[in-house]
Amino acid sequence: MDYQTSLFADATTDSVALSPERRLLSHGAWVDVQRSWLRDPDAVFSALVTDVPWRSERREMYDAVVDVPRLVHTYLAGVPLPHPALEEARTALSRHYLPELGEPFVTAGCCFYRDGRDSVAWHGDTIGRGRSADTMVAIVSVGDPRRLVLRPRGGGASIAVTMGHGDLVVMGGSCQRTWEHSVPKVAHAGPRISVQFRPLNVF
Ligand SMILES: O=C(O)CCC(=O)C(=O)O
Repeated sequence: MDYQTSLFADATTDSVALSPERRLLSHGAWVDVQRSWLRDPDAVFSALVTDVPWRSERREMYDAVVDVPRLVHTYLAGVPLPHPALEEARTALSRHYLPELGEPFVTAGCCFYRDGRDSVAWHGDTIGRGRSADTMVAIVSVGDPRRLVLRPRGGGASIAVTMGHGDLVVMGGSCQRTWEHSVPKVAHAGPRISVQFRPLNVF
């Protein structure tokens, strides 16, 4: 499929200079970070708060069914995103990482952390191809800063990356298989929203 041509044909702006710094982890995993990368983070935050059809999820825990501590929504492939800066970001990410990733970012998972009690527990995105193949998950963050903590599966020192307003963090290589990540609860935090861009069939 010739997605090189079609993928970027509708890019309206190319104002987002992408030059992230890479930190190599063990087992072929890595994390890229670029601070203050997203255009218009205040407007993106407002659009996400008001226009995303947020829902709370429930899950079984021991013998109870509890609320997952964050609001979520996923934009599947081909569904327009709620702010043009997010479309631009996805296009720029797809272009930048195409030689390494071999495919574009297509879906956009959104998480709304209303305050410090909202969180994501330790996990890797191993549903789909992330279970057996290297892939990437690119996160843009808006709102209050929160820490993304990563630890190697099977033990070892963890690292933390603070994700601030407009920052980009990309987990790549074997990161979803060989490392786990979490966003821990904190005593005090205002609202934060993360948008996670993923290739097809990575969850
Ligand atoms: O909030 C974040 O930035 C991370 C979200 C996350 O780990 C996930 O959805 O898999």
